[in-house]
Amino acid sequence: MNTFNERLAMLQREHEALLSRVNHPLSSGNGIITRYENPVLTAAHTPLFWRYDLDETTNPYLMERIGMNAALNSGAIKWNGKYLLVVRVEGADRKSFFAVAESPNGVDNFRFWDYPITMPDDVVPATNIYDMRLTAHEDGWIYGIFCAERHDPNAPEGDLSSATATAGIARTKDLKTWERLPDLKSKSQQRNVVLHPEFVDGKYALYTRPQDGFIDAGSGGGIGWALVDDMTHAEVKEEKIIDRRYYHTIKEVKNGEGPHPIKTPKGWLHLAHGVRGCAAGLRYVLYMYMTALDDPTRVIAAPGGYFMAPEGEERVGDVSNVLFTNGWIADEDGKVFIYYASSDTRMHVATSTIDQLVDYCMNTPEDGLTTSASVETLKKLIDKNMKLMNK
Ligand code: M1P
Repeated sequence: MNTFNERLAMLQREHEALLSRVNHPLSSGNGIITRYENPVLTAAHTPLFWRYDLDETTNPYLMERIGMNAALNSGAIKWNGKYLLVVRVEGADRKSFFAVAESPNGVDNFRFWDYPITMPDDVVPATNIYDMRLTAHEDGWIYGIFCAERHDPNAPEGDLSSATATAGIARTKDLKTWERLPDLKSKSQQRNVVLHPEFVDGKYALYTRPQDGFIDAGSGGGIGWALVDDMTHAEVKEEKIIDRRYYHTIKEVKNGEGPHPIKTPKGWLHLAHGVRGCAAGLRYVLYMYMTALDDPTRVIAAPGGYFMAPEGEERVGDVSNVLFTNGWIADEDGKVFIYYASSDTRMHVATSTIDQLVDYCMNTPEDGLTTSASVETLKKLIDKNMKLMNK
């Protein structure tokens, strides 16, 4: 049996090796994005001093005292030259909390700040909070909007599973100290709410995801849009659906805005998730669309199908067959870091450029919504290439 000190040295060595591992880009791919060899964050990346009592007198066997289960759905922001993720860390107790992890290059060497975020709970307290979207708004604040989950007060007695989803709102200037604002007021339940980075008609603009229940989007229709006078008392008064769901598409069952859109000279570039049902359960994939610069609610490009779907080990985890994103960073040189979680378990990065993503949106055929339409689209490309190949 190792002594306490031997075991501690081994844990520290293994942890440091994991954190400092170089993450190589994978050479194979579709020309749109580059995936990387390793996840950027897992539960095992959380500091040892979060999980172990390092005092030999109170923990002589050096056993884990607080288990971490997953590191997933992370908001992202470039901050003082560093790539920061506000990670949804899920403990072994099923509670999610937010913690900042920082990398010098955006693809590896992510290290958690010493303490998780203390999110004030001076509103109606929530049982669980998760999936923060970060927006450095032109008003000077950095806003974090996240799902605040509570046990449904109207659940029948004995039903310990029914819950409600509301958009929690907080803001900060340093990502350390957060001011909690009242939750978004809305007629329906809401998850995947995102703040647009600019004022629109002098108001704050929110991407919403109205839903009939905690899980079911139901009659919600798709990704919505609402203008709000004041983020300190945010209320959805009118909501219009800007990105609808359709039968037999990758977003038939549900969709939700990812991080806030990136402004490009050709329009707002959006990243979102779409959900369909199948015999294996729900399948979550990522898709993109673009809206007009002068009207962020007008869709100008809607590439058909998914942009990214789970591959290899991404397919398996606590909730298998899921890719989910709520963070990306666009560098000044046009490089884009897409942070996505696989199967509600771990975080990955994929890289691309604004030019490539705009090209993808503008030149990928739309979904014609039927087999015949898909075959005609495919034949057009084959015809074009046949001419090029002189066949
Ligand atoms: O389990 C997959 C995802 O399910 C929810 O997303 P949505 O509201 O679109 O169904 C969220 O709970 C998300 O955190 C989770 O990754």
